[in-house]
Amino acid sequence: MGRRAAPAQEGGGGAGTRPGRVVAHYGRSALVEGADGTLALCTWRRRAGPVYCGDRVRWRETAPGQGVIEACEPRRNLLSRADARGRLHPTAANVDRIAVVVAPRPPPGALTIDRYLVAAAQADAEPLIVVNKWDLVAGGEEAAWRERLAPYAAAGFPVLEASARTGMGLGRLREALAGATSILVGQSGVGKSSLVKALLPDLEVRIGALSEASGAGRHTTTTTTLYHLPDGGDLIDSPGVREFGLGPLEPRAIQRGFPEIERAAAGCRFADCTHTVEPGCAVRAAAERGELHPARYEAYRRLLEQVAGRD
Ligand SMILES: Nc1nc2c(ncn2[C@@H]2O[C@H](COP(=O)(O)OP(=O)(O)OP(=O)(O)O)[C@@H](O)[C@H]2O)c(=O)[nH]1
Ligand SMILES: [Mg+2]
Ligand SMILES: [Zn+2]
Repeated sequence: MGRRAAPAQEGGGGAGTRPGRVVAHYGRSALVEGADGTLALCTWRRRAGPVYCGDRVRWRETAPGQGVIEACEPRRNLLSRADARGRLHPTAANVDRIAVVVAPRPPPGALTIDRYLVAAAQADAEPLIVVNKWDLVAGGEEAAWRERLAPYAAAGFPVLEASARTGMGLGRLREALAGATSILVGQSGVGKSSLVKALLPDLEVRIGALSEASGAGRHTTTTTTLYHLPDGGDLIDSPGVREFGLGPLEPRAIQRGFPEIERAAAGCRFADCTHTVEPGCAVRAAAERGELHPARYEAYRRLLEQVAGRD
């Protein structure tokens, strides 16, 4: 979860190169979109890569529709996930906003949302929680879902109820995503691609152009892909994972995903308090007084156990 993961080379690229943006990444090649919107399937110089979706690059055309990336611009951030063995897999670079998509089916794990919020804080990206498939919630489960989401809203995170199927909430989602680079993340099957489809009227045209340029099959959901929103801004669709994993993090980095804990921590006796066993802990006191949501305090403590100081 490198906040400022350094690319192999900063800027430059030499004469004859043009600016471009990586809009999809396929193992050893990347699809680069030039300033004029044309697409080229590119490899990269060893010193310039690897590159990821969202990277800004300098590239050179080698044949019609093909090229080579000579340099990668410095990244603002690089969003990565850790697999079960703790290896990091970068997903996308230069994301301003992270929309955590959850749904009643498949339901999120106990710590899924909290993990993504920690990752968003770590990447210095604005978080947003989208509860898709609200059409399935309606009709009995609303109260339970609103209760589950209440601590996030209370902590200050925007929470949007939406349905890609009925169109509910999509206007607000469109507004929330406008004018920046956003990524949709979340478990497989929660409806990320369906939301992209609902927000992009000409998606089929775009997918056709991408698959023609890359030689990949249509409707591939295995690759992180950047789309342009009609009102400005970009939307990145990422392949779902069964459970999102965080890399090793310091307690302070975990705390950044819990703004309500961060606020309470100002009153702790020790500056490096982990809010577990220390005397004079204002966070524990707030939890005991019921001012801190028990589910969120529990999530913080469990994440601390799982990822803090892992060697
Ligand atoms: N009822 C209901 N079903 C939905 C909604 N949005 C998506 N679905 C269905 O959920 C299933 C999964 O949708 P996808 O958009 O492929 O999910 P995804 O998150 O992109 O999944 P991955 O690409 O595997 O990560 C599909 O069968 C969709 O039709 C919704 O708002 N309501
Ligand atoms: Mg998908
Ligand atoms: Zn404390």
